[in-house]
Amino acid sequence: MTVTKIISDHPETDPKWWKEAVVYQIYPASFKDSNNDGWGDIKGIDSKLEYIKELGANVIWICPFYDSPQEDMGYDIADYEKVWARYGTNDDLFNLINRAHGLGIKILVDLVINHCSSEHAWFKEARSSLDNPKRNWFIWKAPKGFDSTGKPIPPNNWRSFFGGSAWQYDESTGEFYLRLFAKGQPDFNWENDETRNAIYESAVGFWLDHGVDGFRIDTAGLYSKQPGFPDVPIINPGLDFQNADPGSLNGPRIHEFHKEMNKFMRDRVKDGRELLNVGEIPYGTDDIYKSYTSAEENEVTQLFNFDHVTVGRKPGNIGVTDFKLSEFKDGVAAAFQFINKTDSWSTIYIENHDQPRSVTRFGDDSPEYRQISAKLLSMLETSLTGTLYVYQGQELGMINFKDWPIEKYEDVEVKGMYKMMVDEFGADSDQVKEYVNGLQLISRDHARTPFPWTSEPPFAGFTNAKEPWFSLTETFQQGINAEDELKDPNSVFHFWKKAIQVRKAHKDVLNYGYDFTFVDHDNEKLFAFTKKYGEKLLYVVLNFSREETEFNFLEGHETHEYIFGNYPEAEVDTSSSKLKPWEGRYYFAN
Ligand code: ISL
Repeated sequence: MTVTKIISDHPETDPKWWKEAVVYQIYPASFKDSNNDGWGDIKGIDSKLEYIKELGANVIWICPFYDSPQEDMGYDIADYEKVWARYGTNDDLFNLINRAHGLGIKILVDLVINHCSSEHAWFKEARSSLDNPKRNWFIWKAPKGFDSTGKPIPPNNWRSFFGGSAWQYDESTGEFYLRLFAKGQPDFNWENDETRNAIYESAVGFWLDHGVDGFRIDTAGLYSKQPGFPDVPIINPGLDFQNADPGSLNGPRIHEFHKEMNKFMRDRVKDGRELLNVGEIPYGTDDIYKSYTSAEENEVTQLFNFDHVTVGRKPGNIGVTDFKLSEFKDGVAAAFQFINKTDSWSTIYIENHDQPRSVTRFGDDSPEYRQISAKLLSMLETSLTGTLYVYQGQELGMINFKDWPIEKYEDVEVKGMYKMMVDEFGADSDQVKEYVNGLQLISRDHARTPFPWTSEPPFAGFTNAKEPWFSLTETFQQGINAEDELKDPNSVFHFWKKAIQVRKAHKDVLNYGYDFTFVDHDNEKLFAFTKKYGEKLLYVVLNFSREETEFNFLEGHETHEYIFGNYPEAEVDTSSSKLKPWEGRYYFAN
């Protein structure tokens, strides 16, 4: 189906390839190992392009594959223009781009430019002396003073996302550098024109010249810091350092920087292709989200906010709380409500490499309900307005690993935050117990385990190495693997494939629908809403519980035409308003 019209008072319905894309996100370390060294690689990705195409995705976003010491799994880049040797060569990547394009699959690469690695040549130069010409490519500050033991005191109270101070002391020059993430991830000084231009040339221009179709822009809201680096408010009393967002997120020059970078991109592309640029811009108001994504402003085409994935988390990400379905609904809607009647656009996602498995977090990962709740989440995702993202393994209904001891986790965030909590509160404290329990639900590691291609032990067809870089989620032997899923016509994989087809077949109202309205918003079992496109009215009812749940057919409509659901059609009485456990249905109300 082609959508050619723009609904006059809904500029967001202006059709674009990047609005209709289905993006499959790949975590290269864990996707497929082609040379049996225990790490996934570019050739591994190449060998699975047909699998991705079969699912119905037409874009892949590959997480960082660049040269890196891997302190933060490649989000610490030592050379923007070089593939990390374990992942292969630049030629492997150029071949992948070509072959993907041949199959009709576009490529997004990760653009990590709030910071680089401390192993990047630019930072090595900068740290070599106080008067090195590249010194102010990064952010250096003198200690605030020295404590009674002679230890330098950081310039302010900003906390790193990975625990502890966001300032790293550099012994040899006697100053701190800012690093909002790991100690090997120094923040660039975006105030410096020369630095910005060098970043654009190396991290952006190089890959545009090699034909990529856009960028996933990491931490895209963090480049412009508050002048003077003031202390931030205390939201976690008891911790020495505090969430640095007020000093670093959506800062005064951020829009100027994005406009400049976007212009660089448009000037650089010579064949007229339009790019998909998706910014990671987590916490904001509707006005903030609009300001980044308005077509007229030429910054990013869409963004990932975190409103739904942070539901049920404590501020500062130090534990979990109970949450209500209605809070989750509000979070989900916040991803796209702001684009209604504007020239903005947004994204639909529920998993990525920083999130746990959605079936565990928002569905039901018991053997009885795993598949049906995974299908329900798929129906939620494929019915919403925005560009759709599916994270590797989501299409198999993968779930979190269970009961791993803290030593088995790999993530630099877990290690840093755990150390911080132990240092502040003591290893046996309630705070630390709560943090560790929370990890079972929200750790980033759940999404990062090697991909289960088969049920075969020990490593599920991911690798034949002696040891993979990270442990597998054990459930690959319980049917959660690609081979078993592909064989079973009722699998989560085949459901996702169907749901994507349904999304395409009714692309007007599913992909571009507007005027999203909750029905029975405060119902804590039912997630129900309507959406429109022209004369069409879509009614979606999703039972987010194990109990049979009722919904009401919409008043003032003669018929409700059943379109799609997650139970076999023979088992569904489409005229009944009772939903089975985790059942979902789409109707057109006529
Ligand atoms: O993942 C988070 C919480 O668990 C976030 O705070 C995350 O660190 C933040 O969204 C930024 O994420 C991005 O940049 C990081 C990198 O570690 C993440 O993997 C990446 O998605 C630093 O580059």
